[in-house]
Amino acid sequence: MMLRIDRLPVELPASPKEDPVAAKNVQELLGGRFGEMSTLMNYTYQSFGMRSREKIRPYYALIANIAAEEFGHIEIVSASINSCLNGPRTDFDDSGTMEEGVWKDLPSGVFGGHYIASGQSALPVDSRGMPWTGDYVFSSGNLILDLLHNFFLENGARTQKLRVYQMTDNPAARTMLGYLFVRGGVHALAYARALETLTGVKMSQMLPIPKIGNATCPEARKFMEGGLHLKLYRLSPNDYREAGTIWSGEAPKEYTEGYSDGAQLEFVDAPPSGGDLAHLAGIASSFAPEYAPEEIMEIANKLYKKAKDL
Ligand code: MN3
Repeated sequence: MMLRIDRLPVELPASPKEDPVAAKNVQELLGGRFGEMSTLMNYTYQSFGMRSREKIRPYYALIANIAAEEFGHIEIVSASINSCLNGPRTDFDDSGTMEEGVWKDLPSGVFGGHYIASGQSALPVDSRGMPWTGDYVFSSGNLILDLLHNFFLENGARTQKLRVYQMTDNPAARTMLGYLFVRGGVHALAYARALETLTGVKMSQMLPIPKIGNATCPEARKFMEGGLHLKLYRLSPNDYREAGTIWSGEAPKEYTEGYSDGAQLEFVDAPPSGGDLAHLAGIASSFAPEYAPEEIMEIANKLYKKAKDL
């Protein structure tokens, strides 16, 4: 079962402007092959199908618990897209009537689906607008192969995030990226350590991939200074404690980048305190939640009264 907390993993700043091009590019990090939909669903299905889970419990707990954190990551990437789509319009004009075409001045390079298929909010698609697909899930049933895949997936995700970082200076997108550079680093190291316990191969010496420290980005440095790279959160009221047997010991030097060298990895017995979700105001031109919602209520009320008179 899943529980849900109505908070973001971390609070995001509001976008200073409506920024549909950034929103489109960030979609790759949600619904692309290396997006958060993929990390969520890979770890979820690997945990659903794990054989002998009662006998290899630390590995099961690690994958299942990280899957739960990934649900929060699809939420925060979506929130950053929503923020980019909901800032004030500064670069284009939307004054005028519907008949005049209030969106005709949208800049080139937007994803039309944000304005046509959704009420100006994130969708589980990539930067081309192609839907996320279950083809992106690798769940072989072989524990070492699945962990190796997950290590690859986390580093592929990091590569794409570093590229999107260079495509935008939007603070909503960059704060999300800074946070996820650090959290993705935790997950890559967690899978590396799991592989090290099973094979003796020092996977963590390969980190980070690409060889650019998190601390290169000021938005990530802030989280490194707070020790976020040392923490794996337990996201269940009572379960998955066994994951702490893998996420323990001294953090490798190549991983800490001079932040908390020699510190111990910490399995935190609670979710992060998180931050508030941004309020998404109604948009009359998107008819979201409706052009004039009070009219629907009035009509429904009249129909209800009429039905009682029959
Ligand atoms: Mn993630």
